[in-house]
Amino acid sequence: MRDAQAPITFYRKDYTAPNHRIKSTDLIFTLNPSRTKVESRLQFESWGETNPDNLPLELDGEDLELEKVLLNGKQLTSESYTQTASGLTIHNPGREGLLELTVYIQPDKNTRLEGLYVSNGNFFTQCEAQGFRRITYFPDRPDVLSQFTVTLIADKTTHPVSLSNGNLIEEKSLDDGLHQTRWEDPFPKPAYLFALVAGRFVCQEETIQKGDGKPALLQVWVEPGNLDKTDFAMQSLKKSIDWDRSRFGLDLDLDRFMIVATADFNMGAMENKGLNIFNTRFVFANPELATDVDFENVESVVGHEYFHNWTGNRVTCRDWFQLSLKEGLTVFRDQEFSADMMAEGLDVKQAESARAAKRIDDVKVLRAAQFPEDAGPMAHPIRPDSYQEINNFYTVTVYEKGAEVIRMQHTLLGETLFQRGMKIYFDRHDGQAVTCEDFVAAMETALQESHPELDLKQFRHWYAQAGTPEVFASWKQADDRLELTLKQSCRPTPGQATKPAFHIPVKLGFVDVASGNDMPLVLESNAAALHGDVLDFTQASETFVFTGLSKPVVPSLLRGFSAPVILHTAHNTEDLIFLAGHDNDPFNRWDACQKVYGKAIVDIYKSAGDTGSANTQAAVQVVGSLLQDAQLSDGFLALALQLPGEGTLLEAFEGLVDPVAMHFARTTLRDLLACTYAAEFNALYAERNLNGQPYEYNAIAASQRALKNVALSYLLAAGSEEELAIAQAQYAQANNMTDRMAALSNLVHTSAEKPAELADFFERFKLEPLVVDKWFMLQATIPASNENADTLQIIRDLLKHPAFTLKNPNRARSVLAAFAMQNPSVFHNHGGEGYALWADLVIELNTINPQVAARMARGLDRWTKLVPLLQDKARVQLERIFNTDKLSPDVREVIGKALD
Ligand code: 0A1
Ligand code: ZN
Repeated sequence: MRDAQAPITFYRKDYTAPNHRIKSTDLIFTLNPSRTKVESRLQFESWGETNPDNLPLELDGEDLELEKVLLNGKQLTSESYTQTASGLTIHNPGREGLLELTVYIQPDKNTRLEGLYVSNGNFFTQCEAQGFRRITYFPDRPDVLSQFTVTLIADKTTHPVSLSNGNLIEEKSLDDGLHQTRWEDPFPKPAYLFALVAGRFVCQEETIQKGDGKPALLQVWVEPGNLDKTDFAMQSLKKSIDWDRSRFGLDLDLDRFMIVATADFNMGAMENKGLNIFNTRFVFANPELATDVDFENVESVVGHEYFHNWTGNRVTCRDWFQLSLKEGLTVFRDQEFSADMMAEGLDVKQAESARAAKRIDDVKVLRAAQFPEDAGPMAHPIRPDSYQEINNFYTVTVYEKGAEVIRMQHTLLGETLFQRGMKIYFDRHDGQAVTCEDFVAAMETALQESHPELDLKQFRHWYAQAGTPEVFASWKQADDRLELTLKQSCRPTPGQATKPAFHIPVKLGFVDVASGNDMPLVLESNAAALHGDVLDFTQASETFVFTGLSKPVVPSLLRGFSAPVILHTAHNTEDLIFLAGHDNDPFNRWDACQKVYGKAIVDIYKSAGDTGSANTQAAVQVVGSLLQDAQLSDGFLALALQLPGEGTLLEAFEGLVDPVAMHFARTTLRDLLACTYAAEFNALYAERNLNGQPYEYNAIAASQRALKNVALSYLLAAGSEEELAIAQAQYAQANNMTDRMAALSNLVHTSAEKPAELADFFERFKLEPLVVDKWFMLQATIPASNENADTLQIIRDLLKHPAFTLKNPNRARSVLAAFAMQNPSVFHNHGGEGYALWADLVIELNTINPQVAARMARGLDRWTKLVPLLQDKARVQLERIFNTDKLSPDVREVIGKALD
């Protein structure tokens, strides 16, 4: 233990059911920014029939001013309850009764943005995970489901719109310039799904027909002046509703479904029942202000929150250790939704390529963010065993790796049985708060209905064990047989030294070298391990013998990234070049390109800049072939031409690493490719340049723009005046944000002085906060390879800019996260100034918004992987943060674990 302020650790094994359930909850809010009155009436009853009569009623509460406590109509004396800084315990409340409370809270002082807060004069709530306890005393735990009725009393002129979950059952004017709305949510829910919004808003609305023919009102609410940015979110919502009905058989269960956007939000969005609250970033989208990627994100986050209505709300989590039950499953669903939307209307081949592009994007996130998390001090299983602060566990592991674990079950069962498992899950658990185990058990039942010999016993290790498994594959081909040997291991993670083998589904193919076709898969040994093209790999080491392979083949393993593992193969450079050109699985084709580039960059890194290695030649050859292949879709080509990101390279590197040198190695390869293929990139740019044509957001047009802008970045890397002029022209003529940003970022990141376009961009968009975020972010990510920019000084100046504030999470992230997480060559500068600046900001943010501060504090998670010079500088700053007065539990957990 490093410190006297001992943190409290919560353990999954300590779960106990509550003493009481709350059958109904009636809330009255008298909304006032500086002093809001919250009156509650809680109808409680004993949880279990066999519970003793005298169990206390336990309520959570934080930062509340308690005025009144009444039990069954009688004011309680102070001996009958205990009030602490974290809650209220009512002694001897009896088996059932009515508890009435009055508390006061101060929304305008709430800079943490948890509970009830004020944003631009409007009221919003954020209750997940434990924000409701900052609104009133309540059993703030997901296994207490209650039926809510909510009355909102607010000023008619300043807060004319007031919304809560469920149906509007009454609306009336009151005296003294007040008005009142009353809302009733027909579905019992835990407190974390409660929401209210009040203020000045306008909405776009539409009535749709549900599967049962009944109408439902859809609304997207925004502050006045932003209605022109809501069309795409509304379309996305309608598509999400249709998709969930057609692919999962799940329909909207409410008469009214609302989305509200706020500029001040800690995360992306929140699935409150019938009243989703969104960060404006994931609602606002129009061509002038949003890039293609922004459009894609809006569609997927709108989908994600909507899909939670079933996976999260109708069936919720028993406790927060089960978070991946709803998050992993819902991310899997939103990934499938996006893939289906991208493939919509395309022919079979194009659709396959569009789906692969989505898969590649998702795997890039996993490798760049989740693999480092799983290898670092915060590593945890998708179902953690313990936490100090639950807000720190809304992680890429719980979300993205959680989705991979669901995807593997989908791969093992196939779509039909997986949907059968979903049906069993809802039949068993609708209206309940359950565990990850309940989900797997439902899937297992579905599996065993058709395959009684199979089970998911070993598969369950994916829920319990942290760390990214490594798989080593080698093979021998002779006499029409191929012996494939797979080995697996998983490095120790905090609290888990050794781990039993995982059940890893390995999707595979053998590509015939002569024809490029896949050969039939015939497994001679343990034949039951092969299901279609998926091999069950369950031992620490296993050899599989395939027959019927008389001609030379190259194995293509882990197709579609069928398991979240690090795969090491015996492929030589020639094999990789072959797969990069011929693998019939588009994901693996892309991955082969990435492997070749990665090896080349590591060679350049190790030789301090030498570009003569065979791997570097191979990278040049691969790019040459890609550029000549007329069959490739734009989307695939754009992805295949991009080098692995710096985060991915650093994590994959064996041994201690210098991020600055890695940045320069990557830049060296990029520049070599740019110079070698200058003519080809010029031609590609010209062919894909749609300049002057009206902008439309759709998958095909977006891939065309993506490819053009990849070509542009190579053109600028080659770096003559002419190329600079191309980017300047693209900026000036752009009729959409995708092209404008691409041009600007290339200019800012490569050009000699501050380009005039940067000032122009700010002037043009200074009234659009989300675009101003982009302006900050672009400058905070200028890499060290731009020798003309002193990025650290630029960042210090940005922090003093009148438009900068740490109070708005998006703005804080646009500088701090951009710099500490997306700009390794500057953050890890050898003088240590990057770390010092980062620590200053984490410390400042800690007192304003601990949750966001703790995310930023993850910037040095992988500090022990750095070269010793940098480790020393990192430790100094980590310790400085750790020793700060009044460190929040959020930041303390992250930094404490990094130092342990
Ligand atoms: N459940 C939301 C994410 C979320 C989590 C916590 C929040 O505040 C502490 C806000 C949102 C989702 O998965 O979209
Ligand atoms: Zn979610």
